[in-house]
Amino acid sequence: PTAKPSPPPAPAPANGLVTQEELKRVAAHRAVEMVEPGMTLGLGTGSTAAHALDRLGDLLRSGELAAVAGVPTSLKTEAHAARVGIPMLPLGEAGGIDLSIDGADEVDPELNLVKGRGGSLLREKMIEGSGGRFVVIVDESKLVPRLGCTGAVPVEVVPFGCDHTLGLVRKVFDGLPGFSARLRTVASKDGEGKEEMFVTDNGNYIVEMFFEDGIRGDLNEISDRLLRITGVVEHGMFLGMATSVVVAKKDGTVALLH
Ligand code: ABF
Repeated sequence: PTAKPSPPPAPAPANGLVTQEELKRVAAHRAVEMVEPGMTLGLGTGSTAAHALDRLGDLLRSGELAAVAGVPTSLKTEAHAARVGIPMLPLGEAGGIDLSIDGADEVDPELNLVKGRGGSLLREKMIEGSGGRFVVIVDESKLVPRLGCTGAVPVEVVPFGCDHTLGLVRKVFDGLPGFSARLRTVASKDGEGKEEMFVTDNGNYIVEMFFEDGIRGDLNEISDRLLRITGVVEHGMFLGMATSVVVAKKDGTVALLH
């Protein structure tokens, strides 16, 4: 097959503003340019990473890319990778991961991340922390001055004693003004308006922590205190893990932050 030219930039909409979805696509395609034949990839979760999966599928189908395999960070990503034809491997096979590509909910100036509002933080952190480069793909709306500025910081907890664990998480931030935490629930499927616990791919629950104007303090110390709580599995602060961050900006430029 002839090499497929890289996709033309999407035409700017009538109002001249590039949509957030288009920015996500631009960031994702820029990261996929870093993929080399034969790589084992960490395949991220979320709408930005979905564009990377689609691009990888296109390149594999056109013959421009060969012999890559992916380790999916969620059941959703596993289904998407299968749909677009990306061969997959279980974590721990084939000599480890060369490059992970994933989105994020927030990126602070030190490239610390909040991830996991999609519920996949544990597998993401296992895969993206397993070695190899970790390239984060975001549109500029994800850039924050401090973590916790735009929404929940998730913590995966075991279902047993989850209210007790919630109490211990709250204790870490005892009395911090503007702090709150709750167990994540979703509308129950029976459509009767009832709520039920959100359950992760690993059968665990999620505690959502909220900070009025972001987390102030030593993130590593806070991380250690959270991880010392028996019942906490992992949290969604990815500290010092990103190798680089691809930021697609509304002005059409793409920044590569290291
Ligand atoms: C995954 O995708 C998660 O860690 C994060 O919650 C989410 C970001 O999704 P999107 O790219 O759709 O904003 O990376």
